[in-house]
Amino acid sequence: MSHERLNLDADFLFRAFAELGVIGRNPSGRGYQRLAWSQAERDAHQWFRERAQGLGFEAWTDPAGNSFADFSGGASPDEPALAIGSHLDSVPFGGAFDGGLGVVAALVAAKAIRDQGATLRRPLRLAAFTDEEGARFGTGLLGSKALAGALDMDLVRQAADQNNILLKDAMARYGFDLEALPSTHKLLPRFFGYLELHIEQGPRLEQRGIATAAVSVITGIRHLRLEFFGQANHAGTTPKPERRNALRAAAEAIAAFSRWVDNTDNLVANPGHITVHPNATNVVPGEAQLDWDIRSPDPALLDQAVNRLTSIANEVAQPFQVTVRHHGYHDVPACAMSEPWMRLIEEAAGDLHLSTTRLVSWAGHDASVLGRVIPAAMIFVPSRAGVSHAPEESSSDSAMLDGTRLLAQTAFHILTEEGAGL
Ligand code: HGY
Ligand code: MN
Ligand code: MN
Repeated sequence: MSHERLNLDADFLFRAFAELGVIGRNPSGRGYQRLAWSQAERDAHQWFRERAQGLGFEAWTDPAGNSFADFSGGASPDEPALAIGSHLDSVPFGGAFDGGLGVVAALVAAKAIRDQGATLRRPLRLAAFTDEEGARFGTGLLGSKALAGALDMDLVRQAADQNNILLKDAMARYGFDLEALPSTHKLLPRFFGYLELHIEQGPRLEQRGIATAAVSVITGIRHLRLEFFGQANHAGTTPKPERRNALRAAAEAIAAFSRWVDNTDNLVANPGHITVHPNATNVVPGEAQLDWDIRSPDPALLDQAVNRLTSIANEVAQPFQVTVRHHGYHDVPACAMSEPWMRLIEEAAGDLHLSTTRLVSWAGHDASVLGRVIPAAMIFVPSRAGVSHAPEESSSDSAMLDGTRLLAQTAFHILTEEGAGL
């Protein structure tokens, strides 16, 4: 069934994207430093709420620092709302599109729905989630987990950044109480579902020449820290057989486990962070901390990978008389997106004459937490050269427009049609 095409304000899209693109940009111009609970991230939330208010929507913030803006469009404001949006924090030296595109597109889509003038069956809610990346405190998906009631408060209470600033203190600086995070979950009944536009952050759509995708499953993600304990000693005088080099053991673990992952389908792993103590060239390292990001849409394979990594680490450390400890600090299960909503996306893509496919998302997203408690779906558009989490991250103007149009049209179906998406 074909549906009326909404009028999208393209000028508003690119102007708003450029405005957001100034917030948190590194002075060097190389990427963004919009880390969770930094002034830049809070400025970006403020910008978002002001832009939404400028459209006549009612902006508000929840106890987790998530920003929302409501438009009832003739629906009862007490009805659970459809939320559309993304996140505003970045990884260090990240790009402008990861999160930013989804938030700006939501503003533009909401404006198109408002301008169309139809009476909505339920309110529309714009959403910008806090700390999706976890890049500063290791507390990824913090805002959406708070809303979904999925927080591990013991982990959250211990969370600190690399300068030993506690998450608790960073939040308090902006008037937010860490202990109030669980109360965010009380708001969940006000949400009917969640729809997010995001760049693919990989090369598949661009390589296949496909304009859009409906995400089928969002991968499971585990973050695991390996701690290697050897003995600091003199880099010159210590006889080779007696060197209990913690970094050497960590390096052997990286090589051995990476070879296993290279030969295992449907799984990826990244040794993205290492610290060494005392971290001096002429000292045999006594300690090393090695953090892994392990992903698969298959829960059993994720378990197998974690077990394989820890046994490899112990095996390779043994010849250096190095001992190993490990602990997990981030565990987001894989989440299937709503089948009816995927079909709505595909139907709307058909109406808009946009090519589309279904893709597994190897990136994590707020939708993977929310999709466990309310219907959720995601739309992907191509990433240029598949690059993301880097200053070079980008997409094309036409992809930005296609994605925003598809987001608007899909949201409009859900907001105006009896039974759409149920
Ligand atoms: O890590 C991720 O996949 C996401 O970009 N936070
Ligand atoms: Mn993202
Ligand atoms: Mn990201």
